[in-house]
Amino acid sequence: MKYTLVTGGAGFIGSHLVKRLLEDGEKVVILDNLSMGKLSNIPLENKNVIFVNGDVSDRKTVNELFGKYNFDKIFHLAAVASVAASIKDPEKTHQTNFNGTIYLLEEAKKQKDLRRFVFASSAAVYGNSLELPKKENSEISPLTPYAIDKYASERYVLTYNSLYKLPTSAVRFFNVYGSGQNPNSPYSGVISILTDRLKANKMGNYNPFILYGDGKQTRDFIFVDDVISALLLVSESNESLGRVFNVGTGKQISLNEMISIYEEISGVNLPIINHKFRDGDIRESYADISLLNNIGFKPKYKLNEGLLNYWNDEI
Ligand code: NAD
Ligand code: UD2
Repeated sequence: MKYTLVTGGAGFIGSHLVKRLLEDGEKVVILDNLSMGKLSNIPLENKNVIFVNGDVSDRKTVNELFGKYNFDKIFHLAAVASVAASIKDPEKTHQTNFNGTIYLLEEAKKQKDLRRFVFASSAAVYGNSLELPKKENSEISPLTPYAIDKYASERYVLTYNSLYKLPTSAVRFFNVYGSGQNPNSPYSGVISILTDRLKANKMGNYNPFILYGDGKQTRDFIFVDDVISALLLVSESNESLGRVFNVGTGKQISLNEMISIYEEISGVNLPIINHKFRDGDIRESYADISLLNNIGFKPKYKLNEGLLNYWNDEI
């Protein structure tokens, strides 16, 4: 029997992917150590889901997994996804974010009939490089252990294609938002924090949002459903073999504009406290998505539509 492996499948993006794969009738194996993910994110009652509580940086766990199941596709999303956590503990981050990738690649290499291995990288690899929009061949300037491991893993993943003919691809996510994203750290995605604050204020609890800087900084926010479509497209396309793709909308919006759209959707006038810019905060960021467009991707959700979906899921 053939399975699709989703590492990190109990997390924010991974759990959305699992749900879409199940809707498509696939049998899914999830490998997640629940360090950030939650069992409640997974439809465990579905007979096509197998959940393995295990660590991708444990060689034995990965060996046993491949000994037990035969994979058609692998989506490797498990990672210490917080840049702040990677700065605090580079060694632990490296074990998961880098070693975990190599272990999976080595096992995947032994499996002759794998159709695709897709790796989740990040726009963090561009660091403070100034070119806008960011193209896949723009300057790479990883500034944190997180970004260094993402870039190194990405290169390994693609090099396994050129050296060993393993069918691999990689994607660089920009700012992903949607239901299930944990708002509980100051380094959580800004839209998950905003959702949390808007909900509190909607219920009459004063809970201000801290805005770092003047709010004129821009980002390319992409709704999680579009991210899943991009992942599936990359995993199916022949043209994506051995290549890396930006995953964004190709549009930038300032924080101020995004906040006012979200205030309108939620009907809440958000109390805002202004702080100075965060150290290292990037001023402007958005993706050039021509490569992804060329294999057939078009984002479905405008920001106001994605925010409306997110808001309706949350309240
Ligand atoms: P998340 O933290 O919700 O999901 C990551 C999952 O990996 C969690 O369920 C966690 O428990 C699991 N995990 C962590 N270490 C593990 C280990 N050693 N073994 C097994 N499982 C482990 O984060 P997310 O936002 O869903 O991110 C998914 C992927 O996308 C990550 O690789 C992240 O780096 C990447 N990414 C996310 C964004 C974003 O905007 N959310 C942007 C760029 C890249
Ligand atoms: C994203 C990634 C980060 C790294 C980086 C690389 C997320 C969650 N973070 O950081 O992992 O890849 O890109 O470029 O995807 N902000 C506030 N108030 C808050 C929280 C945030 O004003 O409470 C601001 C923040 O200062 C920034 C913007 O909102 O200007 C977006 O912040 P973010 O943490 O969502 O994402 P970003 O792009 O800084």
